[in-house]
Amino acid sequence: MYLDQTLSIRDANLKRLMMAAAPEHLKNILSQRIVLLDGAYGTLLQGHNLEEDDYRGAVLKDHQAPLKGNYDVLCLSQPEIVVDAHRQYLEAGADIIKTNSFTATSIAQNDYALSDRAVQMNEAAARIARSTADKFSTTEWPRYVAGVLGPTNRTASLSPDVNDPGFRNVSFAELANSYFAAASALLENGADLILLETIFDTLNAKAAIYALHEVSRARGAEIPLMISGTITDASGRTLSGQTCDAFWVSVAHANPLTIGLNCALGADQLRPYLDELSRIADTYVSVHPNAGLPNEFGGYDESPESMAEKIGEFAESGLVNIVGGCCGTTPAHIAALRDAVASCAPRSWSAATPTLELSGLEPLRIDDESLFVNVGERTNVTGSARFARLILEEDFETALQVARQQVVNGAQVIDINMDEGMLDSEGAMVRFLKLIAAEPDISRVPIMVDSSKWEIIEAGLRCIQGKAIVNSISLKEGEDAFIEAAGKCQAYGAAVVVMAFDEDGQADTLDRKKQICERSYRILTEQLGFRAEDIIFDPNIFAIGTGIDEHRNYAVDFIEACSWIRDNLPHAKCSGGVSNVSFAYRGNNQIREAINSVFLFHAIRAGLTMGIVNAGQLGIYAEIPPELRERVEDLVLNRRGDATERLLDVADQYSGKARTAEGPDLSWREGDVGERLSHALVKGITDFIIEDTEEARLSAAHPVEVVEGPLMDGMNVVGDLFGSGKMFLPQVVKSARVMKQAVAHLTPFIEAEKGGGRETKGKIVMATVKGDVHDIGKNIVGVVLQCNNFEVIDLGVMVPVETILDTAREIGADIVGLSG
Ligand code: THG
Repeated sequence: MYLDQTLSIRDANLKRLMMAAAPEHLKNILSQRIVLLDGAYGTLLQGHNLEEDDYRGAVLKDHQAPLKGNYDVLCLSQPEIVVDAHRQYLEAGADIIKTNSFTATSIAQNDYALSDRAVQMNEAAARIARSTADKFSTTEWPRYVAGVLGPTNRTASLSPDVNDPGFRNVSFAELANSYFAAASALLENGADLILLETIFDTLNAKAAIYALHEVSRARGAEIPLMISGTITDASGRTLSGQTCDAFWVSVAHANPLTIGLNCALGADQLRPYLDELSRIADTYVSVHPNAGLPNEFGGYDESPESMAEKIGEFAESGLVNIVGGCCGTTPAHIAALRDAVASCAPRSWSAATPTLELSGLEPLRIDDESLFVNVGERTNVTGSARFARLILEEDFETALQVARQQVVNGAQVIDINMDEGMLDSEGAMVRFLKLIAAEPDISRVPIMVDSSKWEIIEAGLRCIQGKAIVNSISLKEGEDAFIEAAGKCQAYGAAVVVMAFDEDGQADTLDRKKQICERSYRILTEQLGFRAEDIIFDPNIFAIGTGIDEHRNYAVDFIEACSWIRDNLPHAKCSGGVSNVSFAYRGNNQIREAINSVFLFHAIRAGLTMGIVNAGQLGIYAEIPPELRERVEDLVLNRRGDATERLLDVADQYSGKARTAEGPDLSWREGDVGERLSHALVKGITDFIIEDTEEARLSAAHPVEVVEGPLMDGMNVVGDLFGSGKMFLPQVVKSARVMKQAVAHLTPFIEAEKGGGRETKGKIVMATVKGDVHDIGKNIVGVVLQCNNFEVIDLGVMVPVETILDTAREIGADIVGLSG
């Protein structure tokens, strides 16, 4: 017994050693040649023409739900078929094989009532792949197992409910838990690395990365990670609306072994995006496209030769380090790819200059050459009485306008703060961020989550698919709490504002500012390996002109702290709450604006990278009347003892003339009603939709003509723009919401006109099929059909085929219409 134990301990140690060596070895190979990933499993498994009983096998003979089509369950019920598929790819020359576990998360397996078997499926998937790879593996040619984590069938940053853009059918925590279990099972059973693939919603991927961070901590080892996104339409964006570049910025904190693209489009259409990734990523790049676009039967037609020619060109152009196949590819494709890339050198890249990279739907890069970055301050319940009232009254629609207005007025980031005693601050933060995610013209920019409570910041980070800024962390509660919070920021992939605040309080002298910032910098970079370019110091902007002598040098101290940080803490950035500096002049907006502008002018020259400002109300230094400017400058730069009094002397002259933030551009309201409806649909503006729809109804002979005429015309424009890649999905969803409101207004009139007496033209059963939750198109079709006097029975989403057929028979349907 002792011998057994010793042996198994020795085995375990050996295994651990080998596993620790695998990533290093793989990196070594990657530096020498292009590495080959395998192809699709669905294609091979489908070839066996398996029936329900085959999917069940002996293990799941009595399972309550149908399992046909659940490929991953075959790891449990028909392991020899999966082994055979791996074998074929290894024979074709694959260096890395993927585990057959794409849908083996508790979330995705819920469709088959198999959530509680997900871990077992991953265990089996990894063991099968490991033992098959080991049969082929030699010292000269090692074969690797990539444990596959799929995207699941839910999206954390999109609402499946057109009526409630703040709704989600999955949370960050659920995703992270599900991924944690799956990844642990894969790694414990022989996976050398993890492949997180077919990412259509970056927030799902961030939950997986967060989970892997935890797995890595539990195992005490780094996990080599391949990250592969998917571009789903002509806009060149992910399903959740990010550009390829923003996607990379949002996941780069995982320090992945590779970043790449797979699925959706064929090699042809992927090329420009691969080219972009290859240009920006400072890690290995992978690609595994489908065998072309699916044909009308859902099959894939691209031949091994044709695909190999295209991928060969990628390799010759130096774009790739790992190539393989996704849907529709076969061992023949993989063998052809092997030959096509055999003589090509792998892609190489040069080290990037450290840059603060942030993202919303689009990227924002801030380096030494960048101009000052505006962070919008208005979405702050403590900084705006109006915003506080909107949130307290739960008027989120208008609160969103405040955010949108900041972006329109030039904010490149928006600061969001819900710290208010009367409020469920965490709830308000989460609700507002989810609503923002549904507004592409707002969520285009990165978000700064502002709170003095870590729980609120963390709840916020769990709703943001881009790379956000945490505002803020500090040494206020000691080093342990600081390190803990900073570590979390790394796991969530956020940059941080670090306040010059320590156990003794806020730094109010230049010396204390320097000392605290330097100490924070050392802890972050040396103990945590925090990227210096992701650190943004805030050396505290306090109010000047208060009449208190100790405050007189506050602005100067801040400005000097900025230049000291720039010169002494490499790559770190500086920020501050600019409007704070003029607090003493509350009530006189023009004086405040002048103080803010003068202060900014000097602080930017000293190295202030970004500032929280009222984006619509930034004065221009050169436009301040000279007399006023001189007096303000005396105050800001602390040039004379009587600066406060001298500014007060002229204050009255300049009161009440501050610029007001510009309102939204309403010139489109001048068009005729059709043009207005079309504009509202394309831009997703609901503000005037009821009054415009009503105007159109009054001038139409029948209300249904409004739907069939101007509204459908507008939706056709949306369709054309989407088809040609000029709109992306979250924008189309907004259009659908506008359409829905217009139709809801018209429906009672249409019903009244029908008078109930007329016979329907027919009965139609509609549904989004099981496995899919998308229903925008279906809902619009349903409305149009109802308007045309059809009786529509809408069964909703995720509807099993039996329910559809039973309902159709029961009611004697004339037509069945499905979305999927
Ligand atoms: N550093 C960091 N974060 C911060 C601050 C900072 N976040 C909050 C704040 N300071 C920056 N934001 C604001 C927002 C508004 C105002 C000042 C700073 C402001 N508001 C007017 C007032 O209170 O008089 C407007 C009032 C109203 O419209 O109701 O001045 O320093 N890291």
